[in-house]
Amino acid sequence: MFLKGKNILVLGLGKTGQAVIKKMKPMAETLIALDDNAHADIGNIRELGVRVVLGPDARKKEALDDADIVIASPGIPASHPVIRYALEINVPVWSELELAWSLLPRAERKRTIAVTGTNGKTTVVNLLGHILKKNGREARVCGNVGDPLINNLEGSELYRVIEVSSFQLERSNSFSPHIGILLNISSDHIDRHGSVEQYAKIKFKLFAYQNKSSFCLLNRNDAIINRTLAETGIPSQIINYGLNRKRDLNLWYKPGQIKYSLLGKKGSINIEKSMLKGKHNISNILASVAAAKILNLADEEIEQALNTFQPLEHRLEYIGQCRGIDCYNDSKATNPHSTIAALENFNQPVTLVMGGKDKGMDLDDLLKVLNIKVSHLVLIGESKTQILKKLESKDINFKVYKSKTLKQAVDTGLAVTPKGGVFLLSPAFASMDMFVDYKDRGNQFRALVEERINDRRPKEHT
Ligand code: UMA
Ligand code: ADP
Repeated sequence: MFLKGKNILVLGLGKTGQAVIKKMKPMAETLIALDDNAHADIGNIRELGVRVVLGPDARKKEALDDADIVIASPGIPASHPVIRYALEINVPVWSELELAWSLLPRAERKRTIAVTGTNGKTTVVNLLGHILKKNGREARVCGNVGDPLINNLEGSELYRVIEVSSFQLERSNSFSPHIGILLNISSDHIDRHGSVEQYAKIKFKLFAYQNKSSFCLLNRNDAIINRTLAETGIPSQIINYGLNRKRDLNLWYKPGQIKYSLLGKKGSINIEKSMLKGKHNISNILASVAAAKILNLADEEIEQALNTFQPLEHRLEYIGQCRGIDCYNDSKATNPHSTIAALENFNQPVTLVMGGKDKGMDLDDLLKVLNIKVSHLVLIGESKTQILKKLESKDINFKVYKSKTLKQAVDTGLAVTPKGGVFLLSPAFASMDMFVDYKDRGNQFRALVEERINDRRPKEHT
């Protein structure tokens, strides 16, 4: 193995860094582990005999020492001094994904399916994993979903359904899944990648190292995908999908059904019983069906698995009715495009709880949709002021409220929403300004709403 006897530097000691260290320990000559956070929770890696540098020293040139290669965690930006110095002196900087791929036996690579895109990745990897497992195929769902590929190298003849982020693709130069799926591209992670064009280019790296025997699945309803495709060569077989059959699509939607014509086969799959709701989920189903058909699953097999897939928490999750108001938790909406997708599902007045940690995203499209769909906007988090400033210069026809806490947002939101209306948390921003992560934000929101749903006290006491 080419890394045997090498000095490996692991940058970032979260889930990824710790997994890399555990895998590489028996192979490496030396392992050095760095994390900028002096108090990082590094599990048991010290006990493995690894040299650990935490805090400001982890940002010094000297930390690079005589490393032969740097494996950088996805959350570490290219501006990190150790990465900058490594590149200056030609020390390769790889992602965990690239490392894991280099360790995955060739025969196993034929059963890899990778999913990227701004939104829908976790839904699609889980749905596809479910379709495969329900039909007797061994499958592992891994990657950015929370379990790095490097933890999933053991086992043969199984399908690896890998969620892939732009942060991972940025530092990958050979990763080439048998089936690559690009769901959509919209403004996200601009603080990291600089522009949406650069972000789109990185997303297309999913296909860059494929060949004629592999597949590139593309959502042709997406303007940025179409634009980037026109400037990018694709070495694999392209499968196009989209909601309506306007162009040359291999899969499309007809009310209640997915129709397909691909690899010489035609057919349709009924999706009326699927519990996944909304136009955005039809798009996710199209992508999953495309992959399942390439993997030779029968229409009935796919249909039955679709019918039993339970939608995931925090993604337009229905909480219940509170005094005649339908309440939804869409905490995983961490960019404008996902909030737009949520709002498109409603025709009744919506009170939207929005705001959080900014990632340099373009809000213009979202603000237009707010004017059409939203009657009350409750702002939370760091981006409150930025959003208010944007709204000042616009003609808006909804009321705006500022909340310091999520509790205050729930109190205000439920008080102003009319009976028959919708109360929706779909923040369009990241959660880390006020919460541990999106799950924490969603769980707190759900609990606050449920408290009020269960509050049976007479009205005058509430
Ligand atoms: N750190 C530094 N210096 C820095 C930045 C971070 O030392 O400049 C350290 C932190 O102190 C911390 C460690 O790096 O100890 C964290 O590394 P990380 O941020 O790469 O996080 P991991 O725990 O390794 O989790 C990563 C993904 N995180 C990110 O991409 C930010 C997880 O996706 C993923 O589930 C996990 O690997 C397993 O593959 C999270 C995510 O938010 C859920 N992803 C983004 C998204 O989905 O939009 C891309
Ligand atoms: P990801 O893993 O890419 O973040 P998720 O499946 O976790 O995707 O969904 C994240 C958010 O995006 C949720 O708010 C969800 O309702 C929304 N979403 C899911 N699929 C799509 C899609 N195809 N287009 C737009 N929004 C979507």
